[in-house]
Amino acid sequence: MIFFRKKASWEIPESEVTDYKVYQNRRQFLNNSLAIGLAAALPSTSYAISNDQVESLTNLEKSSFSSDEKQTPFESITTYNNFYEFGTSKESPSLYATEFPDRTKPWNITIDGECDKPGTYDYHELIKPFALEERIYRMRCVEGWSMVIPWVGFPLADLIKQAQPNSKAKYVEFTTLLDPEQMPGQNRRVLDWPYVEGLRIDEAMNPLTLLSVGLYGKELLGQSGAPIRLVVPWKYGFKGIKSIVRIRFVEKMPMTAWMKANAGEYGFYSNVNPNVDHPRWSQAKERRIGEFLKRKTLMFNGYSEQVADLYAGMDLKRYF
Ligand SMILES: Nc1nc2c(c(=O)[nH]1)N[C@H]1C(S)=C(S)[C@@H](COP(=O)(O)O)O[C@H]1N2
Ligand SMILES: [Mo]
Repeated sequence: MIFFRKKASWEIPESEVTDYKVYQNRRQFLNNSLAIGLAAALPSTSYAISNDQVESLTNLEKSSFSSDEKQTPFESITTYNNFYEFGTSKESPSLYATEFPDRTKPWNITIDGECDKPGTYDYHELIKPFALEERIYRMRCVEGWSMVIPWVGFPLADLIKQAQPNSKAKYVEFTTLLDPEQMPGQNRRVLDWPYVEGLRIDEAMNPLTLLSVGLYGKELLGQSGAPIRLVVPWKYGFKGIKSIVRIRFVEKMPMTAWMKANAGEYGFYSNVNPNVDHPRWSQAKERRIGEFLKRKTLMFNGYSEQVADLYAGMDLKRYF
């Protein structure tokens, strides 16, 4: 008798197409149930309910970095998610993160490591000084799908300048909340929790790099990484760490959660690159969510003009 270990979705090569169909069927079921009055039979936590809990964000500055491509619908952005702390299927975060984060608990963010102004801050106090912008970015997941998302946020560079990193600060490390009570997916060792990501300091200072606190003019819902998450549009989506509680300046390259899980498949840089295949599938094309035909993936996800200089002289096959 042969036993097969159940694979995590990131281990399954052909996951993208089937994943989206399964997701669409489940959404259809949920919508039908709501329409015919079965809503009471569903978990009290549908995304429509949680959307009313979040505040609108107004007086947003427009950005010249914004894409003018067709924006992915709000419903797709907030129900087709990767947020393994709430389960590995695409709809799990929208079903189980609706009460997240718990509003009775404070959300603190610690800024520490190699900087002159370390500290632990209440989230609302921390973001107060920064002017919020709307940034419409193309986003590309390593699994082969993409979206266009109207983020709301501010440049990470603004926060870094305030923290005053010293000359030893070569990298920035980000950490997601560790709280298995609020994040049931952390009871399974899919990744070595908490989720950790990192950027080189010049990548972190690039004007494209955003700390996002909302999308479509509203605060982030739990599934999108409330209250604050990273957005790095020229890198694969997994660099965009959600629900951040710590930002640390470090001298050495941080060990990320995905490098720990599989360093041969998920490198530190993870720049979108149609010429470097994932070991188990091509990265040459992508499916824009909502579209039928695949489109060609662009170098640096189309942001070469802003970021190619960061990697001048580097072998991008080696530093993938
Ligand atoms: N903490 C945490 N951050 C995370 C993830 C995760 O599982 N946990 N998934 C990543 C992946 S693989 C992607 S593609 C993006 C998805 O962001 P979205 O659901 O807002 O589109 O979040 C990234 N950030
Ligand atoms: Mo992803």
